[in-house]
Amino acid sequence: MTDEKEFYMQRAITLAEKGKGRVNPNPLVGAVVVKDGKIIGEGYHEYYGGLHAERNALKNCKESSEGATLYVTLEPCCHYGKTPPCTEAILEHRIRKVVVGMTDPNPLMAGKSIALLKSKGVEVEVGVLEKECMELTHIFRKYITTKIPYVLMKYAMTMDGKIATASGKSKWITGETARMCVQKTRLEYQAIMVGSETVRKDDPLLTCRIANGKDPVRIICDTSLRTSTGSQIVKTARQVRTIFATCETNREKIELYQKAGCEVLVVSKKNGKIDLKELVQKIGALGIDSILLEGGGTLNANALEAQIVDRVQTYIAPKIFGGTGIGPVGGMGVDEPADAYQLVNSRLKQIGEDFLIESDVKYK
Ligand code: AOF
Ligand code: ZN
Repeated sequence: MTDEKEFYMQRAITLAEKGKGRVNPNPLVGAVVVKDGKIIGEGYHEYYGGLHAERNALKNCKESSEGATLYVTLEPCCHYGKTPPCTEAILEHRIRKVVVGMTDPNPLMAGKSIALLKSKGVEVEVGVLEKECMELTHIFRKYITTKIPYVLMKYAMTMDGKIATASGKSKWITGETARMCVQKTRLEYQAIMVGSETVRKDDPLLTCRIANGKDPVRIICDTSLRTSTGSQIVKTARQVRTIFATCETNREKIELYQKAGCEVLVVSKKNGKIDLKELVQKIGALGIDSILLEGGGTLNANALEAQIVDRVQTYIAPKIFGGTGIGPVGGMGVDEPADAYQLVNSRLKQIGEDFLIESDVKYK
């Protein structure tokens, strides 16, 4: 029996994933309606502001859903938001049982709908594939409870821990398949953040190269606003939303970037650098729920020090550069091994010839 429940919940998770890149800052949610041992309707949250997964699944039912079981990755809502409550749709469709992956961390819900459905005689079971459903909503869970974006730090290095050769060349470290994976991650994250040194060295575009994919908002950390206005990033700021985070307050300098179509966020200085804790609060206030941090080493070090990083993705290519090329995290580093930033819950995946280790950061 458990296997059957997990099977349908897994299907709901797979459906939910189709919404990647289109629902932020709302959650990825999937739902499946099952009657007499077969799926009679499926749905997912397709885009921000659209129908919730449950309503889509009920709408898509090929036969009456009376007496059916609804599998949904997240506790249904019971509030009037952009759409009427899903609990109402569940009751109207006379669903007999609701199987929920995880309770909704949204303080407006947080278990309320489960109690409501039960009080109306609907059987409710919570926690099927809970871990997987929690993973599905890792960005949503942080943002809905803190209004601070989820930060993923990503870098690619060689077996000897280098992100560039001694002369600074880095194209390419990982193979094509791994680089395609990074493109998919860019889809999932609303913003991408780099330091001004990376812009100076690589002159990147930081766009999404997947067909029909949405470009992430580009955030450049540039303490004294030194980025060339001739850089690709500035030149394309009218096509792709671009935010410069800086401690520079000189109006004329700021206007130079604004005139080119960039937004400029002025942030306090802390130890001579941008106060990243304040920056993520300001970015969160703009409605941005997630940031993919793509270096370089100085910004990565500052981000760890400011404790804004939630997760680390380390791509490792089976090659060795040797020499004096730099590593992914710069700064002063820790002195004692015991003071290392601790990564927990590490998962290893092979992607083509490369490896990806994904870990969560646990601050002391
Ligand atoms: C979604 N999609 O499939 C489900 C959600 O602003 P609203 O009305 O769209 O409501 C958003 C809240 O509804 C969201 O924070 C979450 O708590 C709940 N469930 N949201 O966007 C869905 N099931
Ligand atoms: Zn809903």
